[in-house]
Amino acid sequence: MADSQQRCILVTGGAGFIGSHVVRHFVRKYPHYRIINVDQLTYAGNLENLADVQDAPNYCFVRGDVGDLETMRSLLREQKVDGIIHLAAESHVDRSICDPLLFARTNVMGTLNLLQAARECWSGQWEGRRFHHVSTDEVYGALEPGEAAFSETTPYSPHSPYSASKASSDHFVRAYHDTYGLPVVLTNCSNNYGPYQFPEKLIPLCIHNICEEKPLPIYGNGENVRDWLHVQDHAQAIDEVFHRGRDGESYNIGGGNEWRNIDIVRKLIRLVDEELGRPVGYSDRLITFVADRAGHDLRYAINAEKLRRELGWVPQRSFETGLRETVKWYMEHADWVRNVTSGAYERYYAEMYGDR
Ligand code: NAD
Ligand code: TDX
Repeated sequence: MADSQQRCILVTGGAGFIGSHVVRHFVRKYPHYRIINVDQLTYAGNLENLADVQDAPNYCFVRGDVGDLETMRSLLREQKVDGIIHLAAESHVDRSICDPLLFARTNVMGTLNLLQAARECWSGQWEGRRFHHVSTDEVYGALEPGEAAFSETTPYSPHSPYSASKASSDHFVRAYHDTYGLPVVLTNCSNNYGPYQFPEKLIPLCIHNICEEKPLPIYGNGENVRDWLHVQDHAQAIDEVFHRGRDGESYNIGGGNEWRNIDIVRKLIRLVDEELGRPVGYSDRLITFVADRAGHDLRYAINAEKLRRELGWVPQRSFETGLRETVKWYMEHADWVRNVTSGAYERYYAEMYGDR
């Protein structure tokens, strides 16, 4: 799919963590595209994340709910959308354990609404159209230590309401391709880190708490393993797959960068203490082992060989540099953290960690 022609791309969830990097990447790199960001602005969506592109002539924001089929239909029709990059979702596993129905509504029904709107609006005229569904490695379930990393043919085996909702949405995307011929691509990515991640997720939560000298809640024994990728490497991979991925295919995206949670937290302590000129090991005392997450997946690891082989994508940022830059970013953006963690988030935090 040529990237030189004019296009109108609808990015859903563009005010969230990964979505804001995707929007910025496309707005800047493709000035001849119109980029429409549709986002409901839940607790996780924040227009401050896009302050640097909000006035760009090829960008516009629409507040809307992917759960509302009529709104999605009219957006696609009125704006003559020819590409969709679908990121809008409830994304936090712990929240999914508290409110699984919300995850089914947004992640399953929201995706289905968009698929249906695209099917109706494009009505068989598939040429030059594409629906890119952004999914997660969590759909594959959990690995034992030493087991081969997830590939695109690993059977789905989700454990949390979050991963079950994402798996279900992936199945609907494939069903629309196989049944109606809708031109789709899917990407399943590992854990992202970087600027603008909501501080309920492990890395920003720990950076914030180390700065504030608050306890660092580590679920279980801290031996769970995640495969970390810088969010801008993810945005670049989405660009490659959106433009050049094969129709109907899935591509795994990952950093080949596995870390135990406890080791990540120790790394963050070292980086933050260093930045603040504290003595070595000053914040070690903040490490606090708390009750494990229910159904906590032991290990995720991604085999991204298909993406490398077919599209030449490899991550550009080393973890050492990426994590150091991320720590600095959070420390220099204390206002952003304060703004997004006020009000509703504070209540959530008290509920989640109050008696843990
Ligand atoms: P996020 O929670 O930071 O952002 C989600 C965005 O979706 C927010 O802006 C929110 O306002 C919006 N949203 C939620 N419900 C909506 C609705 N009903 N209608 C419209 N907008 C709505 O999430 P994220 O971490 O940026 O993840 C984005 C996508 O990438 C998700 O689909 C997630 O499953 C997937 N993903 C995330 C990771 C990760 O490590 N964060 C890894 C792999 C895949
Ligand atoms: O306080 C915490 N303590 C802790 O030990 C938190 C918030 C997390 N953890 C653990 C749980 C996980 O093993 O750290 C690991 C990472 O947790 P999260 O940051 O919540 O991410 P995870 O559950 O792995 O899911 C993330 O990656 C895949 C994203 O939130 C998903 O949206 C994405 O699909």
